[in-house]
Amino acid sequence: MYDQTKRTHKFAVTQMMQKQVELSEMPETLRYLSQSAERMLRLAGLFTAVDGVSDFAWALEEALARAQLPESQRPMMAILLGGTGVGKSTLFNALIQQPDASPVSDSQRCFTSRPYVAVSSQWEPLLSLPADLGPEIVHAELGSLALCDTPDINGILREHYFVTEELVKQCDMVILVTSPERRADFDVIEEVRRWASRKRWLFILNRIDEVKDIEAVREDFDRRLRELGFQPDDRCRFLVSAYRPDDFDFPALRRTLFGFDYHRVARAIRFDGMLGYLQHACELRQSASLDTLRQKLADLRKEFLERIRGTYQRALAEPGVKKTFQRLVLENAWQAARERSQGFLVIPVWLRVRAAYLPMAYHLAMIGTRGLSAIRTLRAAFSMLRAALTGELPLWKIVHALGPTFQREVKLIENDLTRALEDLGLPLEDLTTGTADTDHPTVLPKAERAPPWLFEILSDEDRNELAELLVRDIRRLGDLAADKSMTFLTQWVGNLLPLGVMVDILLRVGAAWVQSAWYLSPDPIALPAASFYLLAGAIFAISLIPGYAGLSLKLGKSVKRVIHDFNPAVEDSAILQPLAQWETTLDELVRLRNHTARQVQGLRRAIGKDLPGTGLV
Ligand SMILES: Nc1nc2c(ncn2[C@@H]2O[C@H](COP(=O)(O)OP(=O)(O)OP(=O)(O)O)[C@@H](O)[C@H]2O)c(=O)[nH]1
Ligand SMILES: [Mg+2]
Repeated sequence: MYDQTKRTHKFAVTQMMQKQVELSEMPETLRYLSQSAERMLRLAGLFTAVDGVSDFAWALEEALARAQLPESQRPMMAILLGGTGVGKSTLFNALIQQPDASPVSDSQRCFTSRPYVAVSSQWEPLLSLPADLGPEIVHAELGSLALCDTPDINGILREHYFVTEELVKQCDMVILVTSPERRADFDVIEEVRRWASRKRWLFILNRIDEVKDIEAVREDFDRRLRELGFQPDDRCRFLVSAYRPDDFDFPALRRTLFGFDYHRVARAIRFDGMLGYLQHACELRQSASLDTLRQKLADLRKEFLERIRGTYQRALAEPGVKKTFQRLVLENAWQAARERSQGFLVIPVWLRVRAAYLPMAYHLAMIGTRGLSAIRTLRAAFSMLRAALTGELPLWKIVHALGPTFQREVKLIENDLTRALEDLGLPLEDLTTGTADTDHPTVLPKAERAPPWLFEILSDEDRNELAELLVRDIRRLGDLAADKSMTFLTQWVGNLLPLGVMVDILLRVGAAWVQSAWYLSPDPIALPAASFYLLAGAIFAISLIPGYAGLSLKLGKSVKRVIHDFNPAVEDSAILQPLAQWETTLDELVRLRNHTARQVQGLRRAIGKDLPGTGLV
């Protein structure tokens, strides 16, 4: 159900990204994106103990809250944002053509201390600004746009900053106002950076009448905006003088700001605003902690892989173990060679494989047992019988051979990993409760047919993850060795001689048959005696030996070589399971974040074409 709705919503998103934005598709798209955000929030919830992730979660919550806000009729609000003394109030008055609407001072700075909102009397009742901001209403015919002059954000009066911050939260579009002298103000730039992805923007460089080289200033201003991630052009960046409303870019600014039918695009602007909050949450800067954590987990994986690998290699280097391991690999190489051999070569190889199983199975069965006992011997015999009949060696027994030191070290590694994860803020319990979809099959049913008690006594099975790992390695190495040995040449040597002998025997037998026919010759010869067949069989058997011997030599060499280069395949070791699970969860979160970020960016680009101002690229 979730999947299906998800698919239709997803369809709406791509549709919107590709063609003109259809207002009717917005709710659907929004639902889809909200679901993504909710899923991210749930996943992020597992990582809240990790430094910085709560910022990400908080930003997501903010975006979700925006998306869930009921749609209401209210005027579009644009605010003038900037440092003190850049001429916001003068510009505000000039824009609405009411010289005294917002008081201006030549000498006193941080002069404006409350919002001045220019709005038409028709839209004023729908303006929903918090009363504690003490907004001063100025009537002006701006259609469904409300323009707001704000207190400065970089003066000594902190309360000015908080009032303006609240206004930024409330508004749909921010008009950054700065002046040639103040255009590099660090705190203002930082504030813009903070809100960049969440809002739509216009950029104004006021007091341009004081500048001689306008082009140089424009270039420098553009460069700064580009550094912030915008793409400034004549549609969003204006060089003006509040004193000269007919000069410079002032007329163009008026056209851009007031030439819009805000009522028509209101829904698109709000939609873009919500997307902006989601984009903000998904920004790399906002959720860098996730990427850092990912790197840390990757480092941890590398470190523990090394340790596990080292432990294995040490255990396998023990003389007894090493020999058993080698024998097992060789046995598997023969087995693999049998699958790969053709023609007459199959015969000796098959015989060799089955014959060798008996002592091998016995050897394995006796690993880890000291002294003789009736049950053990019975077990060993059973094990041999089974191996010979089924062609399956009890490879898992080799884990016993690795000895208690090995098992202790593995336990230690497991504990250390748990602690390392906890240090990163990733305790084991959270993961198991957090991801519901990990229902392991519990106990594998043991072999049926035989009565359970008999099986119990005889089988002595205690397969575990480590054994599985080793068995996989043994198989892999055997395959590798067989691949190296089973060349074209080996196949030919193994087949050519027996073929020759066989052809010779058949020809002789054929000729004898023909000559023994009474109707063909008046004097028929006798058929070969039994000793002839015996001899023929013996010669044929001998003719198989060179091929077999050659293969045997080659396999022996290859096995030594592959074991020498052996690197235990511990990548998917069960010991690393908790780490792997965290990695999977984190990967999903990061992937979802990147995917959502891409979608939102695409959507905003598509929507933004028809809206005033610009967004982050
Ligand atoms: N030369 C020149 N001076 C200007 C221009 N606009 C504003 N000013 C002057 O800049 C000073 C500050 O103007 P305000 O409009 O009060 O500046 P503000 O940004 O509102 O300042 P705060 O209210 O303190 O935040 C005043 O002396 C204005 O006369 C302009 O376009 N050119
Ligand atoms: Mg002012």
